[in-house]
Amino acid sequence: MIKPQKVALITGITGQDGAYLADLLLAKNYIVHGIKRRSSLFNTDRIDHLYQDPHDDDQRFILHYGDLSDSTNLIRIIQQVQPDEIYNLGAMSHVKVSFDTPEYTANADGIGTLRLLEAIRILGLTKKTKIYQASTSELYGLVQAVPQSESTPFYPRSPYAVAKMYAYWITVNYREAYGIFACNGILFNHESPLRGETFVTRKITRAAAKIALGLQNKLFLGNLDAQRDWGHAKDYVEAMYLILQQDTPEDFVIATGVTTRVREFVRLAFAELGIIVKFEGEGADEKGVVTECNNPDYQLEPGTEVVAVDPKYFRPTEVDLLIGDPTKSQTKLGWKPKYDLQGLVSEMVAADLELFRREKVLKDSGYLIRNQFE
Ligand code: NDP
Ligand code: GDR
Repeated sequence: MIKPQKVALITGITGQDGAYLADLLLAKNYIVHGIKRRSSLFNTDRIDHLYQDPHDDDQRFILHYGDLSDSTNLIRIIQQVQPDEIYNLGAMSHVKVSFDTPEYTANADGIGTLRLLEAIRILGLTKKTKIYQASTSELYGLVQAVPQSESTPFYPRSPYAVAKMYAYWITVNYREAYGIFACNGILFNHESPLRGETFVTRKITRAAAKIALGLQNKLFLGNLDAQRDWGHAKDYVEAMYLILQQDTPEDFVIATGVTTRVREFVRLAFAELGIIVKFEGEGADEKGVVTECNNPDYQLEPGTEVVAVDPKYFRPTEVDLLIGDPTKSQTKLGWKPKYDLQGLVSEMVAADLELFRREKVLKDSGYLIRNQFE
């Protein structure tokens, strides 16, 4: 007997995780609907490879305009799509930016989740539609205990984390109050070549590639001491899927269990290119200096300063140390990451090197003049 095709709705489909999750669900024969925001420029780069002609009868990848701040729009889309599974990945996801846009962040990241849960209730879909909420290790914030597990207390340290805390608990509450299959995935940082350019890992791999190619002189960073448990987004979207395939709805920590300082990530990224960087000095005066360049393609003299600290990247309140305990997800979901940190760094640096080699050709031929805001 042929199994009926499942229907998924993904908010945040144009983001890093949305793109990987759409790939995964399409490979599992789902019909995938996604919500994208209207923007003045194209914002579908990460999912353009999934484009299908809307006039085809057997279209399995369908986008809808929408926004998590618009309840009526969400209700209409969910009514039309009748999803078996909703993955709520949409969010203003940048912790530092949330200090500049706290009210908007609360609306999209906090109340946005409530709007989806209410839509499920209003439309009488409480028994049909399962929902995954993209919760975060930022909930742990100020360190209470390590490694952080499902039972570690929360102490959010940014408007982003506080908004996500509301979303976490409203998800638990709708599960308990109305019997909705609603789950939180408490995901620790996960990265990839599709990572947004202003998150620290991607900022580092882009800069390392550009500095090697002579397209940038220096990388300015904030807190080099922060420790993060970094995994690969491709592994983490597998966990999202598994969480919604369980017999009972529960919350899960998804992490590698290994933590690394920002400074060490910088060293690994440059080392991938054969450039050895040593850090000297302290606090805002700390610098990363080249001690050796083992790749004859790159012209970097020993002593060249390639990393400096700019206090503008410090956060008013910082999360110093994240290290997750993935025991529950390993035992109950059977989830195990395929990538380690070295594999992640290699893939990200290789992708950015390729990207900027192309840009260099265009730039050297006078076809590209580009400065980017961070
Ligand atoms: P991204 O920032 O790459 O993607 C966020 C997505 O949300 C984008 O598609 C964005 O659209 C969309 N979005 C933003 N605001 C709204 C809104 N008001 N209405 C509808 N959609 C909106 O994030 P990631 O893919 O990295 O993360 C996915 C989710 O997981 C987020 O909720 C994030 O907070 C959470 N998370 C991420 C972790 C990580 O390490 N990556 C770890 C733990 C949780 P547009 O493309 O138009 O900007
Ligand atoms: P984070 O990711 O805040 O953990 O949130 P980010 O990569 O922005 O920062 C990680 C750590 O690096 C430090 N840092 C810098 N960060 C940025 N962005 N830019 C810099 O120049 C810089 N220098 C040092 C930060 O202070 C921080 O300590 C991410 C997001 O994806 C969230 O949506 C998600 O919930 C969490 O991960 C888990």
